[in-house]
Amino acid sequence: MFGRDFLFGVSLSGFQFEMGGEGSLDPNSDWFVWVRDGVNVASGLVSGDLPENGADYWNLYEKDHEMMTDLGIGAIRIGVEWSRIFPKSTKSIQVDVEKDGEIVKKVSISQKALKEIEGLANMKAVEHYRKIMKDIKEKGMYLMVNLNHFSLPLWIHDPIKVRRLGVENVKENGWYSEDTVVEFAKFAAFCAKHFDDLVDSWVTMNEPQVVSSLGYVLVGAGFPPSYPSFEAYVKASVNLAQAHARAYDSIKALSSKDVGIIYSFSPAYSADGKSGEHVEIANYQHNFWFVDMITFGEIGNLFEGLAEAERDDMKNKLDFLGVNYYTRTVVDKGGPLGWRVVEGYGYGCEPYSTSKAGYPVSQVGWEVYPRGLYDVIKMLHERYKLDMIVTENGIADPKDMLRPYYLISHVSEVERALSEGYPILGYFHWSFMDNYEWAKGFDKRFGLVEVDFKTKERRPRPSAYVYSQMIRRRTTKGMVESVPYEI
Ligand code: PGI
Repeated sequence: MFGRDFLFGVSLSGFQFEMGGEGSLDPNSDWFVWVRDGVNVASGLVSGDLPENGADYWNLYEKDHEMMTDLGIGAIRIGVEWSRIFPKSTKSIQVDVEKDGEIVKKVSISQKALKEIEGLANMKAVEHYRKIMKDIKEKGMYLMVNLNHFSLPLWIHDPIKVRRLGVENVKENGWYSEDTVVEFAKFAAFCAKHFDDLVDSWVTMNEPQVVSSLGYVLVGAGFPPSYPSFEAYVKASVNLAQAHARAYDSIKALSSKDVGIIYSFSPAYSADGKSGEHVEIANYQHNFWFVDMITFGEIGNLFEGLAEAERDDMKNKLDFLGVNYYTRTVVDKGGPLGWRVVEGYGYGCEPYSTSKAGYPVSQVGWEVYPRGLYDVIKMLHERYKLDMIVTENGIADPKDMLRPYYLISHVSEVERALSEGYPILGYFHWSFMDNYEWAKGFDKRFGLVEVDFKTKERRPRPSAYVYSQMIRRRTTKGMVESVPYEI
């Protein structure tokens, strides 16, 4: 049973949902430039689909919120786009920065500086975001606002320049630079000042490790700047952690609301079901290393040769942990890291197949493995003892064949964890409606609601009604029995 105050919500982001109609264009982000770059399109690194043909949440938000509340959905996560609010650089505004080499220990933003920053903001965009947020509050929903979901303003990150000239040689080099940490702290302070009265909880960023690993290591995924460099990967990861810590401080200076981060977790298992050192290493590198930085204030031993460090200035910087979970990772021994991914499970399956363990697989080749969500909640509680909110969980499934079962079986694992006393405050499904799936474009469909991108029409899929029923019943009992695979 879920209590009355348990949050059943949906998650959205800025770049993937906003554009599509009049006045919704935001051409000032790295992703906007990246997905239309001729080289990227010609090589097939990106789909060639353009975000300005998207769902147009920017104009249609009232109808979307109405559909949500009609279904009984009581909470929403949205993102605000840094590039909309600050299309031009804020670097000229002086703030007090305590720095020690690459370490950004403290950023203090005075009232005077904050006023100056306002002078550079696009207040039209701010007003528009306030309208969206007001509508959410007027409809009685809980509002979580995320300050960064992958995209960066072009004046912070120019991925085409980075690719051409090298990450060290470009000043717009994104999370590679400590300057970005300082600018992000300014942006966070600005947002706290202008939106806090409407916000229920804050999130600094979505999936920092996806930004650094797909940007600099797994460069086939089509994320900017797709510039292979292990050094850049580590530097960007640490800068993202520092940026979280400094943004946390910025918000806390002006707000009493909870501030968290959203991180994508994928628990590791060995194919033979036994635990072992390779499973522990995989879990550490994948799930714990980053979060340890902003909770324990420890830059740990990610791999041989990386300097470890104590960072008191990054300690205890989470009021809650946003947990994104899609599927697991199965590993065996070997490879340079001591573990390697076994294909046929987790993220490594053939689309629309059956995994080696007999579970169904989605449109993007991800195994349906609900137990992983329970295991991740347990694992995270044991290590961090933090309140948790499931901030993303969902499946690419245009025909909605699997989504009803995916939804029921995953929420039932949350219900099980809750009944055992784990502190989980909410479940936010990814996503409310179809949207722009980054390098893969519009074809991959994660919505409870189908979107016709030509007419912008919204049609609820059966799972939207399944979710609605589940929310009204406040339990998965009576529904979970119909799931046709083992949980
Ligand atoms: O792929 C579905 C969603 C995205 O649309 C969200 O923007 C993003 O936050 N998703 C899945 C994940 N993260 C998100 C899981 C981790 C992942 C990220 C990128 C896996 C593959 C590529």
